[in-house]
Amino acid sequence: MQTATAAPISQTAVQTAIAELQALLGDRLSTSTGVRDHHSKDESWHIPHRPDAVAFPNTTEEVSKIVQVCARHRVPVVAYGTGTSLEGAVIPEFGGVVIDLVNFDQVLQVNAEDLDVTVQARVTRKQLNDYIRDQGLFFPIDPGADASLGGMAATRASGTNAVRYGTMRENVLGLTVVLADGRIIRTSRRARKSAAGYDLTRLFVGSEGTLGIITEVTLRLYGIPEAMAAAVCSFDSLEGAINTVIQTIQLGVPIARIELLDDVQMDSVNRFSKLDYPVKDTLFVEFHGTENGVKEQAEIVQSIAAEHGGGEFKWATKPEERSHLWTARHDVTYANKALRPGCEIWATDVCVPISRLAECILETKKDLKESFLIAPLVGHVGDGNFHLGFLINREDPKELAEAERLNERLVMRALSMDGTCTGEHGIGLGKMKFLVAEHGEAVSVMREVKKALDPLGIMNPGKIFSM
Ligand code: LAC
Ligand code: ZN
Repeated sequence: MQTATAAPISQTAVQTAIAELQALLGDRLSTSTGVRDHHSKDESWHIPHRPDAVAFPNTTEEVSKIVQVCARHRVPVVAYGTGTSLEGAVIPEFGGVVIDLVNFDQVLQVNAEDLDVTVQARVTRKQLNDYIRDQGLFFPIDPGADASLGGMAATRASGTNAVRYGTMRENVLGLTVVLADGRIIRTSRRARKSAAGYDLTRLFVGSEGTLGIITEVTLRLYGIPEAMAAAVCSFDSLEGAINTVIQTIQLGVPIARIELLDDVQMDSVNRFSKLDYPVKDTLFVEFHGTENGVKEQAEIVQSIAAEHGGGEFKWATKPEERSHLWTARHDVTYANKALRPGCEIWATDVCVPISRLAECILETKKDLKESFLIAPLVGHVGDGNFHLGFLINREDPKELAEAERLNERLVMRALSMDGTCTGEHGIGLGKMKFLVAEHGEAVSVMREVKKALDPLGIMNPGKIFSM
């Protein structure tokens, strides 16, 4: 566990801040145990910690006022969307005030002709897609959970479509952010390109609430492709599946999705989502384009797969079948939880250059074979990104120590291949100890940015790095 060191927060200051916030928000400021408990955790294994109060603002200006009160009393502020982060990003480690953005649920402006949209931060990815589908548009970034778009921007999330459409890094055009002193800024206009000054959009994307609170997000949209086809292909060996991916990417096939699920993960998905695919190392793939384009891409990938011990492609062509397939894929964390009732999921997340992917996964599987822990493997392998989901009882020190050992070996392996300790889940609490190993001296620059924008250290303290 990380034991962050920061100046202790004065309880008198917290109580004074709460009284001021109550005057500002009335019953939209809660100190009830139930509400605080709900905001003490995310979907990770990390130990919950209760905030002192939870605020439910209605506007960006109200967020600014809340932050100003907290700044005056040096009380921590943590933004909260859907609570679906996987590395403890929203856990208020030092208490303070959680700002729940639940009322920021409006799609503000769809610019269909420009293929962009501005939403309030708590609009979720599915909510946005339901809203724009009729206009023939979609937003591709899809982490497992139906996360909020503000939270996805804050953690630089991605998902299964990133291999074709990029991550939040490529798809956020601009943000409205409340800074630690209450200033409200807009990081960019809607032009697709800009060379005007520092790129603050990218600074805030992935800053995990440590530099400011995102209240509005402008995103790129895409036209729904004319044709889409998804398929499942089982392999005789894990190596064969991975090499199929590597060759597909190296050939430049514009595949929309290419996901690897190992045999353990397939068993878990079959049980949870009532599917009956073979319990083998498997690829889920999807092609987007014109009818002809999809056909051509599919033929290329089928022939690559056949050369690597892949079986028949089982096509999911009807919209319900495709949707069932991808929902099953998105639900892996819930499926893994159901494998061992009462367990927590320690979901790791490394990403390596594609040429090193086979080596990285095969060495990792060797570690797993020698361990007593169960950890299904799933990944956005077209990006070189994969996860293990350790099924652990977090009260058992032996299990925790083993997950920590395996996780550390995995991260160090990825770093030795010029990869990263997190492709998409973020640093949060769980990856803090690897940040210097990954970035070296660059972390000191990050600290300087943090000090410049949040000199009092009130924004989501104890995350990403200690001060
Ligand atoms: C997923 C989460 C674990 O890929 O990132 O389902
Ligand atoms: Zn993922």
